[in-house]
Amino acid sequence: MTAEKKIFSAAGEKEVTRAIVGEFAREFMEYVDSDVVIVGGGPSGLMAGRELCRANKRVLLIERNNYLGGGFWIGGYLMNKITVRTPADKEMDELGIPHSEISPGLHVADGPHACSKMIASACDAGLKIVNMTSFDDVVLRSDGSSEGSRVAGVVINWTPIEALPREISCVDPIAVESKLVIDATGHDACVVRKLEERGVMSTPGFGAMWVERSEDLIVEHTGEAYPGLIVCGMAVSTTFGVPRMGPTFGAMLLSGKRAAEVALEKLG
Ligand code: 48F
Repeated sequence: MTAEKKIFSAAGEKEVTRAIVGEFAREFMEYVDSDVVIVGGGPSGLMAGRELCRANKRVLLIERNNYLGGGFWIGGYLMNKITVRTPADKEMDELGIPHSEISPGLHVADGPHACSKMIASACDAGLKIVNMTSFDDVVLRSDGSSEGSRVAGVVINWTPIEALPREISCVDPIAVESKLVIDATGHDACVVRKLEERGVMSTPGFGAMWVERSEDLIVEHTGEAYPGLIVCGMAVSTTFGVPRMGPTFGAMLLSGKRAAEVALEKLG
C-alpha cells in the first residue's frame, strides 16, 4: 500500500512546542542585555524602536497587551479614522500609509491600515517584541558619585500575574538590563511614575486638551527625563504637564523619531 500523500510536512505537536519555546528563549537570552528597552508598543514606542533598529541598535520592546499599536488602531470616539497634521504626513508616506488631505495641512488615514503598516515597518527594521509583559519597576544604579542614580534596565512580569488574588501573587519578576530605557506608555507614563513613587522625580500630570499647542510641545519636550530614561509620546505630556491632544497622531510619530535621535546621541 502506498503512503497517503499529505499537503503539510510531518512536524507534530512536540516539534511545534520545541520551535516556540526554543526560539523564544534563544531570542530572549540575547535581549536580556539590550542597548535600549522600550516600554509600550503604541505609535511613539514603535516609531522609536523602528528608528533605533534602523541604526543597528539592539532594542527590546515590552508590551503589556496581547496586541501592539496602543491608541493607533482607532481614532477618536471609536471611529476607525486617524488624523495627522503636516509635516507628519511625510512619515506616513515613508511608512507607506495611504492618506488624504481633508483640509490644508490636516490628513486622514484608516487606523487599522496605519497601525499595521507601522507595526510591520518596526518588525522589518528588526525590533524584538515581548507581549503580555508588564513593566513593574526600574533597575536603578549608582556609582557613588555626586551624579546620583541612573536607570539601567526594567523589572518585568507576565501581565496575567496582576490578576492573581493578592495573597498568592508572590511571583517574583525578572529584570532586563539596558543602556537606556524609553517610557512610551502613553498617558500612564508608568516608568516615570515609578521614579516618582520612589521619590527621585516628580511630575505635574497632563494638561487639558489643546491640540494646536500640544503637538509641538510633545516633540519639543521629548528627551531624557532622568539619567538613563527617555520619554516619548503622551508620556511626555504627563511628565512635563503638556496639554493632551486627542486623536491626532503626528506628534506621536515625530516624538518617537526624536526619542530615537536622543538615544543615538547618548549611545554614541
Ligand atoms: O497609549 P499609547 O498609544 O501611547 P503613545 O505612543 O500614543 C498615544 C496615542 O495613542 C493617543 C494620543 C495621541 O494621539 O493621545 O493616546 O504615547 O500606547 C501606550 C502603550 O503602552 C502600553 C499600553 O498597553 C499601550 O500599548 N503600556 C502601558 N503601560 C504599560 C505598557 C506597562 N506597565 N507595561 C507594558 N506596557
